[in-house]
Amino acid sequence: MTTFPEGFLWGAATAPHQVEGNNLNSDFWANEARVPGMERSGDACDSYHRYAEDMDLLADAGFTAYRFGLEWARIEPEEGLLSRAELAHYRRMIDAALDRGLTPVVTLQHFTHPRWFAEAGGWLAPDAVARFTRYVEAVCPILDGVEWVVTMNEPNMLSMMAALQRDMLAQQASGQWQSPTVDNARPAQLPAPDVEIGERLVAAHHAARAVLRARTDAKVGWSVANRAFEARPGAEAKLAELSWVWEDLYLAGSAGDDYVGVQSYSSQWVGPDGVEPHPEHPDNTLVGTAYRPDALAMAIRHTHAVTGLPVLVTENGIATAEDDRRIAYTSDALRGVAAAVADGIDVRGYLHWSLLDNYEWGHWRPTFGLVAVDRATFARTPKPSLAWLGSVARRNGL
Ligand code: IFM
Repeated sequence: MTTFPEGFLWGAATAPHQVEGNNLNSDFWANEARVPGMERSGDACDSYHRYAEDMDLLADAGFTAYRFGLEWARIEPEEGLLSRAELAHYRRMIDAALDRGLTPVVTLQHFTHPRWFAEAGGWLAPDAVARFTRYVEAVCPILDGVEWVVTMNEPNMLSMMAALQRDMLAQQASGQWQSPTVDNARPAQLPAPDVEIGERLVAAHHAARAVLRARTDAKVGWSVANRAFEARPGAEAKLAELSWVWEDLYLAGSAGDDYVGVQSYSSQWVGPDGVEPHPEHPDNTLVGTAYRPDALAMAIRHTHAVTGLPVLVTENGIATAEDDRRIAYTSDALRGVAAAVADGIDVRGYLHWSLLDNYEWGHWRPTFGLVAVDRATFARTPKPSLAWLGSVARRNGL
């Protein structure tokens, strides 16, 4: 049996906007209404009300951790107006996790912002870092007993989404924009993350970290989406350039953190002209990416080489309608984690994306969950992968 270090965390992850439902005061809710071709999040999985049921599923299956997020747009629906009721709600979630023996891994910001923040200029507004810091100060009192805090989820993808929106507005202004449909809403080629925004996010992370260190006992880090780039012969310089823009700026930003979150799904080739789109292949996932369970070990090794920090796998998973493929993918990915551990890399845990089939940022079709959700009744139906990964957790081994 392949075993994992003692105390290794085994969990699954979700994000507020993707599971809670009716995140009315968020910028993404407004985007869904505005951008043609986007499906709406609507009630999502109604986890705002059903979080206890979600946590029961995890704990009963044998997991020891749950990563979930606090929603800034609910906590501060208007600038400076803090909702005590929402803070109490999230404190109840933290207590519910602790009561079930689930270590809460709490994300403070996962792609969405309050609508007022976006309308006031988003991350490029002069007060952006101060606004985020004020929100972080507001949530510190509810973080008692929380050992792991993720200040921001995938800041590099957030900067990419800003670039995507910038390009869309420019194309709309010049009349060149073509409305996506639900099926082609995800562009084959993503624009590079906006570096100016990336640097702002690094500053915001550092400011949040200082507040969290002063007011909580939590380990502080952030989670970076890793693309596990590989260079075609002769494309090594391009790879180095793109690695900085896509990942290493953010990994460098984690210097001084307590740990770094690794998020990995697939790997992608870099040629002399840039990132190559995933070729069409029958094994591709429901989001069009190549089936690459080995990407997680590549991501861990790259992250460790750049940061030297302890690693927590904060996301890894596959969008597939076939649950046996999810089990095959995850067991191969975990073998890669075990090999990295055997090589001396300090990996603290594995959090699968996702606990539930949830709202995938404009689509419902890509299903990443260990648990299916009926969107009309919200009934949860565990897939075999939930019991399988839970049994890995119970044995702490494959
Ligand atoms: O659903 C997303 C999540 O919000 C961030 N990481 C990648 C996941 C799958 O695309």
